[in-house]
Amino acid sequence: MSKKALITGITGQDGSYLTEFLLKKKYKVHGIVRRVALEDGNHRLWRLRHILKKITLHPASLESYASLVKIITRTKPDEVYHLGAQSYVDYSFKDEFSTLNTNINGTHYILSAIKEFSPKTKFYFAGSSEMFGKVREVPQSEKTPFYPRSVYGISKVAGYDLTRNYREAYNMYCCSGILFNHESPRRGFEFVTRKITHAVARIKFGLQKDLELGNLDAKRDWGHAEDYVRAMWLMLNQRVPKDYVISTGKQFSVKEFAKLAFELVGLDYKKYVKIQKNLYRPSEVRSLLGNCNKARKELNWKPKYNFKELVADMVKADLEFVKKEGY
Ligand code: NAP
Ligand code: G4F
Repeated sequence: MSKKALITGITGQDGSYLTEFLLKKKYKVHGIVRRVALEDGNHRLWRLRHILKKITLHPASLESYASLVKIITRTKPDEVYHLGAQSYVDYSFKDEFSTLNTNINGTHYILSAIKEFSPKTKFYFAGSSEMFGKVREVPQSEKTPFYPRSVYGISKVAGYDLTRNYREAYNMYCCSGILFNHESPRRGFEFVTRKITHAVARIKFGLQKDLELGNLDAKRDWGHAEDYVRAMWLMLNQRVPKDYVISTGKQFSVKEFAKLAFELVGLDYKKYVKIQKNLYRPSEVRSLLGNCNKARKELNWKPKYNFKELVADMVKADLEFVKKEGY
């Protein structure tokens, strides 16, 4: 019999790639969406448009325990992938309260609903390298202490601790993936990589003159989302539930990302990138670099895309996007 997966945050970048991955593995895929997504499907479900007929969507709210209980009870999934979150770090400085509410309570409600109504369900929590924040060690592994620098990071540390505690206290199969930044042509437009590749395409087609960015010296360990959703599934399909760092082990600055993206269309980034001080964050995570030896060894996971291939994939997709959509 085919397995059943329930995904929160199914409309997002990772949710859409994970859905494709699980469908290929013959899973029945259920997703939790906000009600507005069903009302305005054309706009809000764009990442799932090509597979909508193959999945089942349930309207619910991460802020409502009752609505989550209903779906867990009805679907009784084998695996829950909890990806739904206010995921934009910069916004978490502007709306601390709703970020904490959605990210902490949403995680707690789902864990509690699984414990009460479907305790055999396996649970994946979308942890983040933002938890390392002002890093205590280079590179960062599962053993590195956390030092979050934003309310978003704080909410993910709380989610990580809740996940570990449910595993230890109630003997549930719960894991956190501590995923470093991962990008793709389906990345939201507000994140720096997509902001850059979209602007590169618009500048190339004469629709935009320059590109305003904040801290060009920030360094990230950037991978491809397609590779990272594979790791989520591997974590839920082991004998023993554990937490894993997922990363490439290579680090590049925002400046290096922009330089390469502009070069790929024959342009010099220096002529177009303008620094905007108001795009700097109140407290910045300056440098992240992951050590994923544990995942390589125990999950036999490694990324297929390197940095150049990632940037090239995004630039190519945005050239096609701007040409087709005209914006
Ligand atoms: P994303 O594209 O921003 O998707 C976030 C998802 O969460 C969307 O489906 C969104 O639904 C949903 N969501 C947001 N607020 C919600 C709310 N109040 N109630 C219900 N759903 C809500 O993020 P992603 O890049 O796919 O990341 C997936 C998860 O991994 C997130 O938890 C993120 O924090 C974490 N993570 C991401 C990265 C990365 O580099 N991408 C790295 C580490 C961890 P709508 O479509 O309705 O807005
Ligand atoms: O693309 P970003 O907004 O991603 P950030 O803050 O690293 O967070 C992403 O990765 C986390 C994993 O570490 C996830 F948990 C989280 O959900 C999200 O997916 O910013 C990357 C860097 C930052 O240092 C930022 O200050 O780029 C710098 N940056 C410079 N100019 C900019 C800009 N970021 C954005 N978004 N926009 C700019 O104009």
